[in-house]
Amino acid sequence: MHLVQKQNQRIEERCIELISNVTDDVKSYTALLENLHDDLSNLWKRVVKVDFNAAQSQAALDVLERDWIEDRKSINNLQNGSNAILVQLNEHSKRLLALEMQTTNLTLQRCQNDGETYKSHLQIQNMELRLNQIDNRIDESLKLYENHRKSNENILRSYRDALASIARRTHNMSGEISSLSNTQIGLRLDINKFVKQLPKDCAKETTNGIILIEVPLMGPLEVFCDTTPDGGPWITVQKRFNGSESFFRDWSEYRNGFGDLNAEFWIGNNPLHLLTRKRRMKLHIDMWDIQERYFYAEYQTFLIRSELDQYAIEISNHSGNASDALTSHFGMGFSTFDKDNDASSANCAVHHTGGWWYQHCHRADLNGRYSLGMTWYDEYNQEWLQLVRVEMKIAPNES
Ligand SMILES: [Ca+2]
Repeated sequence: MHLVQKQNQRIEERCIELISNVTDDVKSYTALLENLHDDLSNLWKRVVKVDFNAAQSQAALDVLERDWIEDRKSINNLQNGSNAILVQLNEHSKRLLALEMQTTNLTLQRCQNDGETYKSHLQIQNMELRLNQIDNRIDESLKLYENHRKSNENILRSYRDALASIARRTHNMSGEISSLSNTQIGLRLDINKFVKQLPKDCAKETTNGIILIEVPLMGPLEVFCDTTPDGGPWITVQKRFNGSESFFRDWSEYRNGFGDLNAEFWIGNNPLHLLTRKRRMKLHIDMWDIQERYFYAEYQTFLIRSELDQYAIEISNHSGNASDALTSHFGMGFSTFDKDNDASSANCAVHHTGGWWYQHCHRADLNGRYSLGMTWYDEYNQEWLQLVRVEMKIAPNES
């Protein structure tokens, strides 16, 4: 562009120069014309000169015109070149723009990437933080676990120590138990020896009172011995004299016995069975009625069967000043209000408020209600004895 301008300037300068020359020539022509009159010859000369000069000028103008055209062409060419350059420049500008766009995009992309990277970096940082937190938690958990482990170890140690102590104590105790067991065995042997040495009856007693005897299959049993010299000494099995003890008892009470050996009592159907089952025994009965009359009855055979046989009575060989009121009861099972073994359709134990070897219901009822029901039928005088005092006793019958 600058080159074109310079050329144009030069052309203009030359044009101005030429125009100035022409103006000078015109001035000369005018001077010549003014001097026409003066010198025609000179005029012609001058005209020729002027023509010459004009031709020269025309030639110069032509040259100038040609130069101008050439210059014009050059200018056009230059213009075209400029346009092409402009087009190229535009193209370059476009490409530059495109490049700038690309660069911008790339920059943006990079920024985005940088953003992503930053985000990722942040995420990584967060993850690292969380990892650190997790690490810390794991550390804490490990510490807790370690503490728990130590605590559990201590507990286990204490537990083991306690177990060992218990084991030692158990060992010692088993020794003691063994020793005690031996002692117990020894004691049992001693007791057995002692029981074996016990009397089997009251035979050796000389005064009334309570002693310990051995009952076969049962062991020691306290009994009241009656040493009245009337065939005894006797083991007292029943005693009543004031009604202080109720004889309206159930089966198990009659089986095991009840009352007070120093007062009124029943020795029990089971001891009676065990005392009479293998050894021949006799029964002696002392009786006093409301008129203070004394009666007795004695049986040389007296046996009570087992519970399976309802403690049935076997009795025979009567003697005494009271008639035999019991042999008719032979073979009858014992009856209580809760166990009716009598031969009556009624419940004799309930009816007579007692426990006895009832049949239909009885000829003698020494366990009946005190004292109206405590009776004995005296066949000799054909009267019911209303008793106020009764004692039943047994002793071995060696005869
Ligand atoms: Ca009945």
